[in-house]
Amino acid sequence: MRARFARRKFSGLAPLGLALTAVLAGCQKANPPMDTLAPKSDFANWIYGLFVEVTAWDLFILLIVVVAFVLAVFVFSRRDGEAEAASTVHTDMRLELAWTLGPAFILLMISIPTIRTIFREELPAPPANSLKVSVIAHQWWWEFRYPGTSIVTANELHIPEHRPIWVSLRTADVIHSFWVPALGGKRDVIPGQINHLWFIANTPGEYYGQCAEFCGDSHANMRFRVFVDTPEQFAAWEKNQEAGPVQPASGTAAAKGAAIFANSPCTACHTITGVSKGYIGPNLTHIATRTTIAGAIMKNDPKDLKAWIENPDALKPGANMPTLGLRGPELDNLVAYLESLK
Ligand code: HEC
Ligand SMILES: [Cu+2]
Repeated sequence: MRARFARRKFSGLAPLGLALTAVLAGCQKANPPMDTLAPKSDFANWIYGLFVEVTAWDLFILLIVVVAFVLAVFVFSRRDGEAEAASTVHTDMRLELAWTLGPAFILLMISIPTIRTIFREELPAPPANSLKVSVIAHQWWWEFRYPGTSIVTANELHIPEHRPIWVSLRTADVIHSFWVPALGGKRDVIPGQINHLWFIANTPGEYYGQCAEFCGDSHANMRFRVFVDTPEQFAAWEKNQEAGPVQPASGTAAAKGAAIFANSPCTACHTITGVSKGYIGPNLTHIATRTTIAGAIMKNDPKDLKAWIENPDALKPGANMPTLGLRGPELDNLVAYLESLK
């Protein structure tokens, strides 16, 4: 009886061991693309600092609990044959004060840095010299605009390093949540409301983002990328995006594709500057400058692009783009055109 009890107690540690193994396994992978523990912006740094601070208090609490537990079991427990003592607990003023004020003190030490971080991030107006970016969440892709310019792009946000980025968040339909773990905390995108987020990215690179609020069938396929550029790279990118679309040389497959596009139902939903105006789907004026398509779930190459146009719903359940029955050379030319739109 006694042995079985002991064994059961031991197996109770198994979940703890599993959890620890999982955490350690997660730490081993160098630079995973969505890592909050490798902050790459000031906002992400604040959150990381808060995490470390709160964890330190947690460990302190753990230490107190373990010490109290050991004392209770080995020092203050009733021995065999010992008579039950009158309760000391409810008569010892110091003990009562300690366990009332102790937790209150620890809660205070956790809430002060938390509230400080919240206020640091909640600015009433954009910081000086900030780049304004307007994000519009759609089921199931992200639209990015740069107020004051003609730039409209999708799923891949370009920003310069070392400059405050003031992000305004709107939604075209339901609630979504904007989250780039390496660059900062989540912010919900709520119908009828504009939310803000700001940060200063400090390391050029490519960072992964993900919608973090369940928003329907393809919620998990609503991903995006943030490219933190050097100021020179960003200026070049901005200049190219503001220019009109590339005109394919006549006689090429791309030129044939351009004619197919201009006369297709694609124009009802997709804008290509000077060619079509549609707002249901991503702007395609410079689609060939993007590395991914369809909420960053597929590569932007002829193979994936073809598969996407052939049957969007098969690749992204619920996608708001219909299958239009294009195939053969027609589809090849259309894809050649899209891939020419640098
Ligand atoms: C009814 C509106 C509609 C029509 C018509 C339509 N699309 Fe789309 N398209 C969308 C939507 C919405 C998306 C975004 C889907 C997603 O990622 O969830 C999309 C995505 C795309 C993308 C990926 C863009 C990116 O950057 O992620 C391409 C390329 C594309 N469409 C091309 C076409 C072509 C070519 C046609 C015509 C054969 C077409 N679409 C017809 C609505 C439409
Ligand atoms: Cu979403």
